[in-house]
Amino acid sequence: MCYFQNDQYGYSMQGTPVATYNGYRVTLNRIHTSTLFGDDVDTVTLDVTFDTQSRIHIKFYDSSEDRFEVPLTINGADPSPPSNPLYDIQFFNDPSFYFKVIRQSTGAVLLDTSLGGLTFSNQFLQIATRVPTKTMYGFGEQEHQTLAHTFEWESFGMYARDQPPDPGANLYGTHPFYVSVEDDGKSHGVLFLNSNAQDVTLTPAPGVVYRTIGGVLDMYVFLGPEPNSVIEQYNTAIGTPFMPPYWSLGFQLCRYGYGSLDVVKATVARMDAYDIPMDVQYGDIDYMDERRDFTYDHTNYAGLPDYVKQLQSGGKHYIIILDPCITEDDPAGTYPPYDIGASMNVFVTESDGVTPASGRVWPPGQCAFPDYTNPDTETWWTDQCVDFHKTINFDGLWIDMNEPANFVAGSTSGCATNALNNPPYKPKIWGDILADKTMCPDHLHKLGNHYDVHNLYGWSQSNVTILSATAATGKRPFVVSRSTYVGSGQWAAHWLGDNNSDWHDLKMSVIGMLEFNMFGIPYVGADICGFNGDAQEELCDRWMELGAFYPFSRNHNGLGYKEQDPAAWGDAFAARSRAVLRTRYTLLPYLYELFYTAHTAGTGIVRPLSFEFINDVNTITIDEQFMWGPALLFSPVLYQGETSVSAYFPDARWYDYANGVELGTRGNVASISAPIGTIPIHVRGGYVIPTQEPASNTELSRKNPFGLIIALDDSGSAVGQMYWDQGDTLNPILSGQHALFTFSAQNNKLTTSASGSSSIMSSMTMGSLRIMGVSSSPQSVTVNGVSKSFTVSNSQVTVSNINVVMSGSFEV
Ligand code: MIG
Repeated sequence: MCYFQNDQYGYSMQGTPVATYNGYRVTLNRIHTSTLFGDDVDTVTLDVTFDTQSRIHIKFYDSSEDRFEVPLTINGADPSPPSNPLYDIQFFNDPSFYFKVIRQSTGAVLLDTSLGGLTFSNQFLQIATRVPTKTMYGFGEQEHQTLAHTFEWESFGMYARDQPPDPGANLYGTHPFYVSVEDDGKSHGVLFLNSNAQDVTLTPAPGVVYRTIGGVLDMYVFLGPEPNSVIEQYNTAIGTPFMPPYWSLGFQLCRYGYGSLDVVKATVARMDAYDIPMDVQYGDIDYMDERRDFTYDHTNYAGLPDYVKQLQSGGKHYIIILDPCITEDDPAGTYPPYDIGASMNVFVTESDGVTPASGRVWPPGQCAFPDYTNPDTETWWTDQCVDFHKTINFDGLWIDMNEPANFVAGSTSGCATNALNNPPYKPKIWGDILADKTMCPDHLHKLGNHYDVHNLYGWSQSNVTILSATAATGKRPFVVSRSTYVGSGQWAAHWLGDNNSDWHDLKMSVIGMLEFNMFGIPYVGADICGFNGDAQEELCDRWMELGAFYPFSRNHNGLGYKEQDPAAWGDAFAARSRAVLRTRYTLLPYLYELFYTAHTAGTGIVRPLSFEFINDVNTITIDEQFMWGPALLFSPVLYQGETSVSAYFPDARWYDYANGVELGTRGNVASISAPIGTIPIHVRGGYVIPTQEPASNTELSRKNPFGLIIALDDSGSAVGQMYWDQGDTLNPILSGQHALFTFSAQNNKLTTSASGSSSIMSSMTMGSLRIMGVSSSPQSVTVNGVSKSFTVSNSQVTVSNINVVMSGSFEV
């Protein structure tokens, strides 16, 4: 009863695989007569497509009936068959059907479905595969306790849920994607493209048992072979991350329940008084009138429209929250969003296809859920956003509760009893029924049953909302979404949800951030200082240090908890947060460059050490340190009471960011002193990092001189790039309104090549250089042929007041 016997269960190949233009087609006949859950499909077609040299597509579907398929465009298949694929696929009928995907160069078997149990029934589809090693990262959204999985039968449920992080729970988003490292350090990734409720179990074989309750079995394998190229191939396929406006890389402040505009003003005022860098203030649901979207509270938030403009004139930005469920309650006839939406039929309906399904969320009365898969909804939602923008001049949109969350199970009248609402197999997800905390599976969207599209709710809302935000602001949009799916990163950022103000969740945030960088959503962070609970001072201090280096750096607090913004704790705390955020702002040009690379090439921004030091097996399980790109290593303090970090340094030259001192430890653990207020940051030899003088916000810092950190490797070389544009313009890359620089240092000389808009380049000034790891003191330093004064200490040469415009060549 514990396993499927291969001679009695599964499918058998009909004849031999038929070669197609760029792959194979296999027809499979069911051999099992017994059934697990009924309604088995008798004949299944398997299409194998050689998409690119490094990507193979494997799809099982019902030969005779159409089933739901995820409407995500998978980009970049070659028009003709790849001439030199990295993979081979082999088919077996021994005794039932299975296949193997093999890496040509090494013979490593990446997938081997002889583990058995191939099942394709109407509401239960399973495929089980051996995998080459137990080194695997990914699947989401869960709060994984370790970055590398253990293969001790852990199961991950995937069904978008309004669920604070809890080990074992299915959280807000769905990401059925993993990265696996083979024995010789080569990596591959696998996507199961399916949007139904699903789970995966990792077994000691080592194996992966994947189960879903609808759709088709659709897999893409990305063969890397470097982990960074696996992520690039995956993100290119699903849609690379959006290019954020520069201001959104600044520090952001939020809380649920400021309660009044006066409290918001006082909070921002004390941030300003301490000169703590800050770019964004948020309005959570308490800015609204009775928590109705597209309104504001004229009593407690009287004057909000003017205050937003005042923030903006001081170089700050304002983001508002919007919840999807639109209240039907309109006692005074002053709330048109529902009426207009109803007249346009934009709401998800009950199974009759007519009656808007009603839920209960924050606003009074019953509410209806917009169906963002309906093109009319885009028109309606955009109209509401554009209209409301005339009242509150917001810069970005924060879309919450879009799993979608519902305070009643299914609807205000429950759910009918039927096969969709009560499937025979419930994946390992929380709640007794699928409708728990959300809609009924038999509710109807334009695209299909809620059963099939539930996991696409936040995804489709993000897709629409980025268009609405663009229409409203006319500038480069910013949208942050709680629920995400494969491909959401092209439209939206993400935060890790309602974490706790405790040390455990501080540590878990590093893992969550690393995972979302694999999922194509590099713009991610956790609520700094935690959402639920009163933050303690030491925790919040450490969290500000770590959170200063989340791509999404936002301090956010829950309703009724003690104030935790960095200006709330007094002078010493404020000074420490100010310092660490000034380091963030100094490094923003490098972060922006990494976003440019993510957007154009699909590369992850925040990376585990194992992605950069492929052949160092010591790095495989490291999940308390992380890198920005290839060049910066962060080793935060994650434990109460500690004032040093035991950190691992792979074999490279490492320089202390603070003073340029070379560490000396290579391929070993070092104890790094980290008193409160400090986060160890090390620069990796071999890289050039663009920087800029910090300021109180990015509008000001963007006017400051740039700098370069040139960290030399063993051969005295370093390379790097820089991308720059006007910060919030639309389509800066296509329009050419940007500048690109590449830097290369060797033999005591740095050269630069530049391309792009000359007016942008001529607005940029190089101010300073830090050259780390020089072997002896130079006799002179020249910049573009002109001698400059410099200082040397700790093998670091510092050159200040350079004041050279960055148009044309830059040579040191
Ligand atoms: O049920 O808008 O995750 O960030 O502050 C709580 C109020 C609803 C959940 C979000 C949180 C936000 C809160 N929201």
